[in-house]
Amino acid sequence: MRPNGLHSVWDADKYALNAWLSIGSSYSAEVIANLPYDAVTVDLQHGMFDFDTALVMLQAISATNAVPMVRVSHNTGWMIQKLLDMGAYGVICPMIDTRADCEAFVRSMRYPPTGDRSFGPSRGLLYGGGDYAAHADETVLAWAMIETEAAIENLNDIVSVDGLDGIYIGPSDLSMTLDGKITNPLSPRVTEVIDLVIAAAHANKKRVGIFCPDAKFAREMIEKGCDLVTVMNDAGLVRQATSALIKDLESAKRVAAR
Ligand code: 3PY
Ligand code: MG
Repeated sequence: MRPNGLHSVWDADKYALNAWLSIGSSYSAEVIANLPYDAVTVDLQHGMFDFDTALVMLQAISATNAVPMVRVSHNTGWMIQKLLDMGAYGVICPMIDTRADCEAFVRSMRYPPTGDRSFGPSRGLLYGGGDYAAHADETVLAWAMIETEAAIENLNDIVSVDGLDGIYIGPSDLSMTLDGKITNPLSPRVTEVIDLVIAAAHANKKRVGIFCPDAKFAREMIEKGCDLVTVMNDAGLVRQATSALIKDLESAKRVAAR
């Protein structure tokens, strides 16, 4: 089976840089995945598209070296399994609040006897190779999102679930549930909780990924030992670059035509 490139990044003691796609377009996905990202995540929770578009975006990503990942909209078995069958090499599952949530998520990700994933890997076979079914369980990454107060209360129960590969931290929802608002920089309470999550995950040999609003925060998270960082999404990057361009031209003065 085609190896998961994120394992090689971590084996070399590096952090992985992940892109986050909210724009439903195979071309936009292709443009981003051709940049030197280690992974590219198709976001079905807050992205502006559905399964048919996710499929062509995954096809575009898998023509590059970036590892194709998805964020599902909910911890629902059929949805997770459909995206795995589409060839996702990593699934990020939002709003994991309890050990039971996390165990159900991991079961959906794995074939029997470990889990209850149904057989029918479709594109998984094309992208992964003919021996996909024999190696999918140890190749495809299961990431549980920690982003609620409930998850923090159950942190040790969640991070110790067998078969889970990583914790992905959602600072926006964490801020919403802990502080009732999102601030930049994050509040000291949220920052403290992020430190707790990183320590608990690493103590349980789980990778840690995190969504970052900017490069400064990403650098801090890398220095704290995060294994994967996402810096903004595609729409945010387009908006930022376009705003900077417009601002740059604001002071330009046209010489009146004669
Ligand atoms: C969050 O910060 O809550 C996220 O879900 C990041 O995508
Ligand atoms: Mg969130």
